[in-house]
Amino acid sequence: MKPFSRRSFGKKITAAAATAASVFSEGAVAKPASPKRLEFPSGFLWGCATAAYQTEGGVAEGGRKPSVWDTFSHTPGKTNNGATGDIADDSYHLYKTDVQLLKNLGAKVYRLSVAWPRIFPDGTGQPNEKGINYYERVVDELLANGIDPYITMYHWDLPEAQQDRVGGWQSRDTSKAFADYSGYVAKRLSDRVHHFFTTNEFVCMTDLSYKTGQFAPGLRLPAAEANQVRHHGILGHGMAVQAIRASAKPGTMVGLAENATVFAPVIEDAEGVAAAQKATRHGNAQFLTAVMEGKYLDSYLEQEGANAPKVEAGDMKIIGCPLDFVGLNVYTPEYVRPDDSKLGYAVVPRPKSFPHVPSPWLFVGPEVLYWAVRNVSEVWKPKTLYITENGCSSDDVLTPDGHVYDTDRLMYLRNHLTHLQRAASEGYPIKGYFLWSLLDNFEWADGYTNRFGIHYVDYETLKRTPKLSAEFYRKTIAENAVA
Ligand code: PNW
Repeated sequence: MKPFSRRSFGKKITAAAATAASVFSEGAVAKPASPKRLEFPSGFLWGCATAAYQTEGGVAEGGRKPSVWDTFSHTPGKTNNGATGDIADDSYHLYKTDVQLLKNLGAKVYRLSVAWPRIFPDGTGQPNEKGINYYERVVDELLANGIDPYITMYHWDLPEAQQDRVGGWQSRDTSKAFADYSGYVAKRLSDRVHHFFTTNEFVCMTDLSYKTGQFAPGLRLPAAEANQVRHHGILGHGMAVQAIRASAKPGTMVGLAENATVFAPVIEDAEGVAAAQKATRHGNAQFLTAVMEGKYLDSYLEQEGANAPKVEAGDMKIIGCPLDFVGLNVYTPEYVRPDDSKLGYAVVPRPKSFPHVPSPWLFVGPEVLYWAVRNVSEVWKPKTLYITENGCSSDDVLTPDGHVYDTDRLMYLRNHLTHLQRAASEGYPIKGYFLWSLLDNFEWADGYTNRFGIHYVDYETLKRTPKLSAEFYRKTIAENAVA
């Protein structure tokens, strides 16, 4: 048995003392040891994340042309209640208000995405000066308020023209077009923006969009073609890294934001941890493993057989070019344990009663944040990690007294941050956390039903109201410790 830590020992005697006190009501009751705050390393970067199509609105302004999400959301039956991003949070006009929300939180960093169809409305060709000017204004407003912008180049709003011309990510022309666009944005903004993420969540921009059809452009391609889309996605990432480095100011940092599947061992012993690491490599073979290792694992190629992607000479080197950091979007854990199969691990099925939030895919297992950091650190040894998204949906209600008492989100955040603090305190290179999301927004196919914000948005008036979770987050940031 492990010796008691001071805290757990303190807790035990307190619990024992409480029982004794209630029985005897007199006598020497040991005082609890003063609780130690769960502190983060100094300089830890606290922030929030959003994405262009989910928040901006202004879809026909400043020379922007439609993206695949405009087309998709305007197609009957594709989103909940026919919701679209036409107005969303209207951040296109209200960005200064949003910056003040960040400032009030004490946020040090903000992750936002640039809308490709504002910059190259036709996907390629002539850049649209008004589009880049908008992001210059947003960036300047952030910097004037002491907030460092971190920019995602692609959060799924592919220019519709690019989809129509070459089939979007079905063609490697789109990988190339994405790199050109990314290089242009980096050239224009890297005097003020020092961190860029290429892509957001490969599985959503490829599988959900081209294989299962839940997301724009809503295609259901057979396996071989869907695997080729995946390949063009990661190739686009690699080409964009190179384009950004070629055109940005020296010192610009480049990475990606990836929702790698996170495997948590059922039992935390050497065998369990080893199983989680094997699962981390194989379970992400089509995306993050290829990016971190510059190759497709044999186990993936074997598994896909004749449907494996067609790879051109030089592709894997581009895909695997070294990154300055890795961003992880972290929501749902998978539990694994060792077994004697060829892969060396087995994923444990989830019982029906496993807790989840209103988003049916978002199961609540707070240790997911610890294992995300630890597995990726130990398997690939990145220099720096960020949590680029973490948060939850809730059935938020604005009460007549003007408050949103989202104690469920608060509980979710407190527990997740406790596990992130564990990772930081063990020395893993986790440097920042971007909460998803700053404010309620267009939740893709779910429309406006599943709210993820720590600020409530009234979609009639566009008024933003801090929820209870915003108060919790402000205190956490102020103390640099779990509040
Ligand atoms: C991420 N799923 O999306 C995105 O990066 C955000 O834009 C989004 O709002 C946030 O998480 C919350 O959903 C996901 O179905 C969307 O498994 C759907 C899934 C996963 C991530």
